[in-house]
This record gives sequence, C-alpha cells and structure tokens, in this order.
Amino acid sequence: MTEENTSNIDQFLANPEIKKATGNINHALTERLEFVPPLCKAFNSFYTRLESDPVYTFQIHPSAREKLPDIIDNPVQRIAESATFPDTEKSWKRRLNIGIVFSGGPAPGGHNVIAGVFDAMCAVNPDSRLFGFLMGPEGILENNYTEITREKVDAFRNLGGFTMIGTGRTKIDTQKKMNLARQTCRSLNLDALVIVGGDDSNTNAAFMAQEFYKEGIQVIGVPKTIDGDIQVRDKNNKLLCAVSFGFHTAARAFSHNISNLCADCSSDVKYWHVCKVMGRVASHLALETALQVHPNITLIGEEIADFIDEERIRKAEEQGTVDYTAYGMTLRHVSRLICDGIVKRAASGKNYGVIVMPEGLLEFINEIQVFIIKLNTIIAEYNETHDTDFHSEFPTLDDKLDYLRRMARMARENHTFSVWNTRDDDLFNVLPPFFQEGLLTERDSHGNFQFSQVETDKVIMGLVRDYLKTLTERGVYKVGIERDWYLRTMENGGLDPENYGPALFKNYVSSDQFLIVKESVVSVKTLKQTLVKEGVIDEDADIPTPVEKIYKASVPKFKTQNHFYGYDGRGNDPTWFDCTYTYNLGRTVFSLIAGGVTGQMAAIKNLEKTFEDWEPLGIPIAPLMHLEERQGKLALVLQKSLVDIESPTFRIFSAMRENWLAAHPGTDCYRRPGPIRYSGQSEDARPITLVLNELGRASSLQASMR
Ligand code: FBP
Repeated sequence: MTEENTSNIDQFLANPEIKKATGNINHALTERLEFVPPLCKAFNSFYTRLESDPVYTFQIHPSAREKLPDIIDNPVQRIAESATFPDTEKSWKRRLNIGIVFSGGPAPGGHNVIAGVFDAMCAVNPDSRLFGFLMGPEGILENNYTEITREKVDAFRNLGGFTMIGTGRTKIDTQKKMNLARQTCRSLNLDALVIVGGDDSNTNAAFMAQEFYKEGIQVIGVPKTIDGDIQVRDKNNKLLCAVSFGFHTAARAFSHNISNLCADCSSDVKYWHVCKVMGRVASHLALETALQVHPNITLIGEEIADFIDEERIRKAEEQGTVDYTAYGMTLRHVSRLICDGIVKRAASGKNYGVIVMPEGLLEFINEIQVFIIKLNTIIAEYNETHDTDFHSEFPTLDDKLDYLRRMARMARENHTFSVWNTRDDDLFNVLPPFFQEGLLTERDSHGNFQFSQVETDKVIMGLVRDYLKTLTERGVYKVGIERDWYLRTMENGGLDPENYGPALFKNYVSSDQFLIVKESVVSVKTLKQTLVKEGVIDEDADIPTPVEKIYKASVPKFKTQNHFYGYDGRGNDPTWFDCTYTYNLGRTVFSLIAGGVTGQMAAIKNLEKTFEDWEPLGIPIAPLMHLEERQGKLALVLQKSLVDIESPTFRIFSAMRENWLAAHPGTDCYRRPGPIRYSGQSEDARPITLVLNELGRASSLQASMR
C-alpha cells in the first residue's frame, strides 16, 4: 500500500460516521444496556425480611443428613418486603464482602445475577465489595479474581454469555481443594460466596456451605443451566422453582433458527433438516423448541425410555419367558419411528421436513446407556487403580478398543466376572468408529458423560437412511404425485390419464389429491412390467415419456442437513423472561446473604404465572440431594428433573404430534416464534412449557388425564 493510500484510509477511518458504522457500540446494544428489568413486589422497599416457611417439607436422604448435618434442616425462606427493620438494621446494613463465581456452561442472564447482587448491595451499603472469581471455580482455588465495579456491571447489563468473569467446570471436591477455597475466602475476608451453576455446582455449594458453616462464611447457590433440569418441588409436589435461568433464552434462540429451517425446507422441498438441540440429559429444551416451532418430528428421550412394547411382552409371556428388551426403545426402533413419519409425509408429496432431537437422547436408549455406565466404571476404575488418566494412557481409539478387548479376553479365559465381557465387546465393535469414539470420550470433571461430543444425530440418521433404502426397495417409501400435476402431464403428452391411472397408482380411484405409485413399481424395469401386465402398453412398446417422468417424480431422494443448536443459544442475549428472572435472582441472593442464611439456593416462585405473582425465596439445597452414579461410584448430588411425561405440557405435545407431522395434503403447521426480545412481554414472557403446565394444573387437566 502506498503512503498516500495509507493516509487516505486513516482519514476515512477518522470520519465520525465511519467510526459509528464500524464501532462495537450499536443502537441495539445501547438499548439493551439501558433496559431496567422490573422488580418483584418483595423488592419494592429498601429492606427485605426472611420468613421461614414450614409449609414446604422434603424427603431427606439419610446420606445427606449424615454428610450435611448443619444445613440439612434449613427451611424454605420467603423474602418479604419490609418497610422498617429496626431490630437488625445495623447488621443488615453492615459492610459485606461477597464473592461470586459462574460454574459450568454459560447461560443467558448470568450478568444480570451479578447486576442484581451488585445493585442491592450498593443500595444498602456502598462500601460493600463484590469480587468475581475468574474462569469458574478454578478462580477460587487460585485466588484469581477481579473486583466488580459499577463500570463493569453497566457494561454487561442484560447481555448474554458469562464474559465479564468467565466460567469453568472445575469441581471443588477434595479436602485439599476445600482448604484452598477456604484460604481464598479468608484472604478476601468474604462474608459470603455465591455459586451460580447447575445441579453439580449447587451440590458443590451445599458441601461448601457445610464446610464453611462454623466460620460463618455463607454459601448461596443460583439455579443456572440452559438444560432446564433444575426444577424444585417439595415432598408434597408443591412447586418452588419451575425452571433454571437461561433455559428460556436458549430454547427461544434454537426455536427462531429452527423455524427459519422450516421456512427453508418448505420452500425448496428437498431437505430434511435434522436438528440436535442441547440438553445433556433431560429433553426439556427439545420439548420447548417443539412447542415453539411445531417441527414435523420431535424425539423426547424420557418418552422413549418409558416405551413398553406390549406385543413383545405378550409373546414372551406365551413362551413363559420375560423379554427385557420390550422395555424402552432400541436405537433401531427409534430410527423406525422417524422413518414412519418420513414415509407418511412423502406420501402427501412432502419429502422434506424438520426433525428435532435432544442431545441427551442416547442416555434414554437402554443398550447405549448400558455402554455408558460400563465405560464410566472402567475409566474411573482404571484411573483409580493406576493413579493415571485412562485417556492419556490410551490416546487413540485403537488403543482403547485394544484395552477393552483384553479385558473381555481375560474375563473369558479366567472365567471371572468383568464389567466388560465378550458379548459387550462384540456388540461394541459393530458400532461405527465415530460412535465408539464418542462413547469413549473423556468424562467431565463431575464424571458426566459429555453428550455434546457425540454425534447422536449422525448415529440415528445413519440407521434411518439404511431403513429408508430398504423401504424404497420394497416400494413403500414413495413421493405422492399431485393428481392435478399427473393429469396435466399426461394430457400435455397426449395420453389418457384415466387409462394409465389405475395401472400406475394404488389409490387412483380412492384418492383425490395425492397418488401413490404401486409398491410393485420400484424401477423403470418394474414400471414397464406393471404397465404391460395391466395391459396399458405392449411388451415391445417403450414406456411413454410422461409416464416415466411421473414415475421418476415418485422416487424419493432422501437428503438431509444436520444442525447442532447449543453453543449459539447459550451465548444469546437473554429474553425478557431471563433478564427479569436473573436480575431478581441477584436481588434474592443479596436478601439471603443480608438475612444471614447459608446452604440456600436463590429462587423465584411462581415463574409459571404472570410476573405480578413472582415471589423470591431461598430453597435449602441439602434436602434436595440424592445418590447417583458418578465416575463409577454413588455420589450425593442434587437431583436433576427430567421431562415428566404425565405433565399437561407433555400430554398436549403428544396430542398435537400428529398435526405437526402434517402428513396430509395442505400446509404444514410450523409456528414462527420470531427473534428474541427483552422488552414487552408477549412471546418472551414465559416458556410455553411453564404456561401449559400452569394452565393444565389450573384446569385440573393433569388429574383428568391420568
Ligand atoms: P451446564 O449444565 O453446566 O449449564 O451446561 C449445560 C450444557 O450447555 C449442556 O447442554 C451441554 O451438553 C454441555 O453444557 C456442553 O458442555 P461443554 O461446554 O463442556 O461443551
């Protein structure tokens, strides 16, 4: 570049209009930063007061009582508005040092949690300080933090991501790590530590609350995860927290994109868009996306696991045996369900569509779940026995397969019990290598299987493709031919449609809109044979060109495009619901800290109702724990909530499924939820899952449906 050019471009860049057009600050961002979420009624006045609520009780696991003795009997704390607070005003207004950390995957709204804590804290005592630990719990262990200032908070209000302080998946799970965390808390003179995370991180929060109980460092959890699997009910099924934050935004983001795919595929009618949506285990995101978009096929893991094949059970009973494979679906069965939908739509001329499947689907397929558990155990045992890391010892897939093969062989030769036997090895070796690799992938620090690393969609769609090939060969998978087009094509070619129709189509007389070529016609050769047999052409005549054209239009091409919706949605700027929910969660956190409690999770009750009914509260974490298999051992963790297939929402979804498949002539039932908004309530006021459950409950749909 010449000197003259350089100075030209410099002048150009200095132009204020160009600066504005190319700058990082745009109108949409400024508006977002300025949005002020409304506050729950409880936060109307300066003070809040905690009120223990004995109405809510929990089924306590004995192991939780043993391990978390000082926080196990914590009650639910309601947060109430308080005009005056004479007795404890002094302690309430004391100068506080609070630490906050994000843990696990990002979820839209995290910055507003910080903003809520910060605003409430500063309003009460401007000398209080908030420290953000950097890059997740690792920041606590390494005393790596930043002081959160108003400037930082203002730069991230209502914005997605966890960019302000970052996040990470380190687990504080050993005494050594607990001691490091204690040192950090002491060095910053922390009064309270806030852990914003999912089920595992809130589990961590409870253990830290117990550990720091005697020194008076409070630990408060915040329910974060786009997966939507933190939902809390008490022993009597009373709902305390309907959903974790971030879920709504992620689902809306996926839905907006997937609805665009609906528009795409129904325009050029040539693709099936296969959309895998995040949700490590639970299928809440897939269900909400289905309700937002009405895709043609949606798989819900919890339903697949619940399936019972009555026919197999009956057959086994007749033979005096038990068929365990009759419970839950196999991968093959799932693929057949999809094929069924595809074939039905094709018959109505719709050889395109949208499929939504949850990332964690494999968890619900028995045969795969068994592999996951066995491999979890093998990897954990190897690491423990050899004090090393399985994945570094066996870096390639071949190395890993070799190790498994040796295990199976030893068990066979020595006649000993082994988690991995020859049968497992044989079955595993039939799987495609990319899938084997996925199942052997490294577990996260909490011992969770990393579903996002497995190409679930590829596995299932591979089977779908194979079976569709068989159905094509059998003449079952065919594209329906529109009667009008058939008539025009024949007449334009100078042929009598009435002469050829009954010979060519199996429903020429009965159907008025879409005609299906006979099953016996699966090639040009069989087409000719059929036409000759039906007496419409002579043995030595050629197939008339229009007839061949019509036949070719009936031959389906199965073309797919795969999409993964996850990281994009969890980095999205939050919806009105999540902006408001998280800002109020932040306020709730501060009230719990000021009220002196520990081992509580900040929550908002009545999220399923309209905003006016929202009630902030603290939920004790310890009583929510149960035992779960982690890294080959039973561990005390917060229980994940899965999709309840008896819930009104699921029942309604299930009832609508046939409509959304739209395997009939006419338009599809796609819904356009539109882009995410943070202002105005309308679409972004609440997840549809919550709305339907609430409406169902209110109209006692749930009871009547059972
Ligand atoms: P959290 O439970 O930590 O919020 O994370 C949820 C999630 O987004 C899952 O939906 C997904 O399977 C996983 O994180 C992906 O994790 P990673 O960021 O490690 O790839």
